[in-house]
Amino acid sequence: MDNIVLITGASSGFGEECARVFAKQGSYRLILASRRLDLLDKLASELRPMCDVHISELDVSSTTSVDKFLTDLPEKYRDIDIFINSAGLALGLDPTQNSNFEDWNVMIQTNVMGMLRLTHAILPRMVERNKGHIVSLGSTAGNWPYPGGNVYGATKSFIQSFARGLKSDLLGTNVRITNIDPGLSKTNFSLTRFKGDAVRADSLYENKKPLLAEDVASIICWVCSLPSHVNINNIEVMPVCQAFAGLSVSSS
Ligand code: 8X3
Repeated sequence: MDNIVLITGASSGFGEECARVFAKQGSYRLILASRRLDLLDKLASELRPMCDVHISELDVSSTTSVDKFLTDLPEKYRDIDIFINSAGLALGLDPTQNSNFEDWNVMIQTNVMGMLRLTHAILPRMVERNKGHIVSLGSTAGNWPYPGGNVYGATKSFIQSFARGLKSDLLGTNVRITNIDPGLSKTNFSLTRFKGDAVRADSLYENKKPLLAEDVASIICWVCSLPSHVNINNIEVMPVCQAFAGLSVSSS
C-alpha cells in the first residue's frame, strides 16, 4: 500500500515542490492542502497521471478550518504516514519597536499554532499505528538572528524546539520526526514578507544563487525514504553564497 503524505502549504514554495518530488517516486498518495484551492486544482491535474491526489482547502491558522479539513478527509486518506508541515510565512522586516502586531499574530497563528493544531490531531493515530514521520520546516532564521527577523525567527526557533521535544516523546515508537532549516531560498517567501513589493523581494536574490524549492524538496524526500530505523533529527541547509553574519557593534 502506498504511503499517504499530507503536505500543507502545498500550493507554493517548498510544499508545491514536495508534491512534485513525492509524486515522481510513484509510491505515495498525496493530500495537498492550502488556502488556494484553485492552485491546488492545477497542481493536482499535473500530478494525477503519476499518483493519487486528494486536494483540500486548509487555513492552518484557523481551528475551524483544520477541524473541517480533518472531518472531510476521505476514508482512504485518513491514515497519514508522512506529514510535511510546509505552511508558514514571514511578514515584515521592521525592527521590533516598529513592527505591526497583527503581522506577529498571523505568523504565530500560522507557523506555530498551525503546526500544533495538525500535530495534535494527527500524531495520536501515528503512535497508535506505530508508523509515521513528521517533517517540520524551521529556518536558518531560527538559529541565526538578523535585524527585522524578530518574531518570524522566534516562530522558527519554536518549531525547531518542538521537533526536539517530539523526538523525546516519541522514544519507544517507530514514529520519526525531522526538522529542516533552509536558508536563503528563491520562493514567493520574500514577496509575501514584503506584501507584494516585487522590486524589494527580487533585490534579495539579485546576483546570488539561492536555494530553489526543489533543492529543499529533494532533501525532504530523501529524509523520508531512508530505512525506517533511521531518523534524521535536523538539517540546516544554505546556498553556497550564504554564511553567518558577524556580531554587530554600535558606536553609540
Ligand atoms: C527563510 C530564511 O533568512 O530569509 O526562512 O529568513 S531567511
